[in-house]
Amino acid sequence: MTALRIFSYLPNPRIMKATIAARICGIDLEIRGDKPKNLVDWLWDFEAHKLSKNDRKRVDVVAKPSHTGFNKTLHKTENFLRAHPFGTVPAAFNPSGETGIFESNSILRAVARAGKEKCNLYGEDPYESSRIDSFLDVSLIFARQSQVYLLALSQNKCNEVVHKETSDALNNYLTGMNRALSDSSDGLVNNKLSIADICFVCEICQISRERAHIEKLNKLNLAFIYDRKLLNASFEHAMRHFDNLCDRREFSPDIAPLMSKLSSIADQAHGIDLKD
Ligand SMILES: N[C@@H](CCC(=O)N[C@@H](CS)C(=O)NCC(=O)O)C(=O)O
Repeated sequence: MTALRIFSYLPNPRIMKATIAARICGIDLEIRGDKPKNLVDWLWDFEAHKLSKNDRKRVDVVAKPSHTGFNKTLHKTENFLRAHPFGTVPAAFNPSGETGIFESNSILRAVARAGKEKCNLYGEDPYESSRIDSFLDVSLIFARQSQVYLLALSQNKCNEVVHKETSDALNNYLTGMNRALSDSSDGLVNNKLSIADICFVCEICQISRERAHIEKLNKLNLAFIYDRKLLNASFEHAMRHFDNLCDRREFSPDIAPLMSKLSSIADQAHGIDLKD
């Protein structure tokens, strides 16, 4: 049986947290969604689907401008807003659709809890689980800043201040992660894989999405924040851990297509022939 249904724009590194954990724990997820620009034509609901003419007339459908990320009117059912009071995606639901789980880190926790029998990714005791939570919390603090930066880029509002704040946030995040991994190379918590590592990998993929905006960055004379040469030199343990996990078979089906698409956009903009 499907353990969770998730509605989101796709691909989305926030959802990858859940799909990677589900692959490791052997549980089934149902994913519904579409390209980011197409979600304005969807009904946001447990039974999410493309909007029909009738849906637009339904009295239980709330049509309001997006507050984060979509720049257009979104159509959400009252039931969706009861389950998801902040009205955001990714939006997960329990199998009956009554319980909404929001925030990608909480959706990740839900997958780990549902799949605990096959593989425990969420700590052996309250202390280990809480240390995993600590890494998830610092990841969310960083994620908030990277969201501000990526939205500013996509809305042509990026400037030196946002760029510098995001660069500082990444440096701070990676300083801690690198220190934690310096004597624990197989996992952030007690040297074994947990949802803290899955979240970390997906947040690095997320910030690397700045590469889709290379031309805007060039025009603003701003450098990539996700500059692998610089990051490798300063945060050796963290970046090695990132690469090792990206190569694992449970991670690569989600990560490899996104990362190779982003590299090819950046390479093309630099005039590099990808076949070389
Ligand atoms: N921290 C949240 C971020 C979720 C979020 O902000 N989603 C935005 C899209 S990037 C959204 O759903 N916006 C809906 C709206 O603007 O009404 C997570 O990790 O799930």
